[in-house]
Amino acid sequence: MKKSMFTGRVSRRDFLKLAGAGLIASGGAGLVSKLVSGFISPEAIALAQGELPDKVFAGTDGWMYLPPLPTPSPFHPDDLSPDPALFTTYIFGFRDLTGQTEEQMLNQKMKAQHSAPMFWLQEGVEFKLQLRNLGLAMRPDLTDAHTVHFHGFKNAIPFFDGEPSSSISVPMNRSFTYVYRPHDPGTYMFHCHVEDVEHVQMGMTGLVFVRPAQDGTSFVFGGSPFTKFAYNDGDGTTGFDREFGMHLSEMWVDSHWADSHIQLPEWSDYKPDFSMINGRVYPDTIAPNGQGYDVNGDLIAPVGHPRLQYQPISSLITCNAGESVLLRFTNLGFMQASMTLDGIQMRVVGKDATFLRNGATDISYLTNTITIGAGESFDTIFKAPAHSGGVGPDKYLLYNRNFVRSHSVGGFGEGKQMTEVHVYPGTLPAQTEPNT
Ligand SMILES: [Cu+2]
Repeated sequence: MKKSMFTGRVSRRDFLKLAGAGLIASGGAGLVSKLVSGFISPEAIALAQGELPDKVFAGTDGWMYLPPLPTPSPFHPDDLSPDPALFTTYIFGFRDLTGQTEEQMLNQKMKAQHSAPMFWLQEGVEFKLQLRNLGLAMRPDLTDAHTVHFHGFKNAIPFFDGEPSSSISVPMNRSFTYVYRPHDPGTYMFHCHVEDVEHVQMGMTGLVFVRPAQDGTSFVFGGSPFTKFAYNDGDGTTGFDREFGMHLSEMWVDSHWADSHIQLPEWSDYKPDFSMINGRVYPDTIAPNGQGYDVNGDLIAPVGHPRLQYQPISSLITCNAGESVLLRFTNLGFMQASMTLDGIQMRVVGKDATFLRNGATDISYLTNTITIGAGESFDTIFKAPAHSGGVGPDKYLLYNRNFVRSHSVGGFGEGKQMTEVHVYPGTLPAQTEPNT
């Protein structure tokens, strides 16, 4: 209390006391019952403090869909699934609850998504991310906390690092607001760091990136004007027209079955059945994005794909001929992936959120394959080739060269870590958001 008197600021603990007193004074059965249950809306607290977070994420469990395996497995689809035709696999995951009412937020327990919502920050601009732990509906015996850890951030502040053994984590029915002021533009990934082998494999991973301060200025490079850039290049070499996040992850169905059945997976037996892009396998990867939220705050499935309700992020790459396209790759599977873009060269301009130029020394390079280890990121830019003049877009494949890594019954490429690039003759409107 003395400390807050000196600083003139009210600590969170003090505020909770004040808020409790205020609620009792204001009466109202609903408010009092919330107080008795020990829960005060974090938004109410944040609002009163003038510190509404930029984003609110939930940590919880849920279900997602993956196609049938070629060899029948007792673990897939999971026999505890609420509807095996729609959902096959038990997960832990995040959800974006920003702007939702208290009731909508609490409805999202058992409605996790994979991969986690993709989001971005601006270099030098403070960003607050609130994490709410809604608990695990399938596993009331587990009292697991969750955190948000920005993997690859060049910081050394354990308080906001999300690494729970040297700092805090968020227990069930509680929330915590992380505050960032990012200094280094580039592509990162985030994950829950609590029992991270399990929570990462269970689905608590996603892609986050930091836009450079150079964004909004204008440079002409290669004859094209740009206002969006991957890095502070000073000359527009990392300018792009469209950007797409490609978050790689893996699914070992045995371990997910074990988690839903209160069994312990043996992690040294790790052998993933699926490798995914943005939480989906081909051809689901090219299905559209989800359609936002319904009145209960739940996700609305992509058009025509009810099974992808909790896998809302599309990996379909669309562009016009001649445009520059930034692909942001991150890998939070546990295995290396060699991702090939057939027929189009990519320039690797960034690696692990580091611009590949040192002074006058340009170490960017052209390739059609990046080899990305677990926990690594790549920023690559390709120039879309001319359109063939045929009907519809020209199509190119982006895929993991290890084609046996991921498999399912069905036709060409089904179940693979693969997506498509669709090049249009010039008919696509400008991109408004990444992965659209
Ligand atoms: Cu977790």
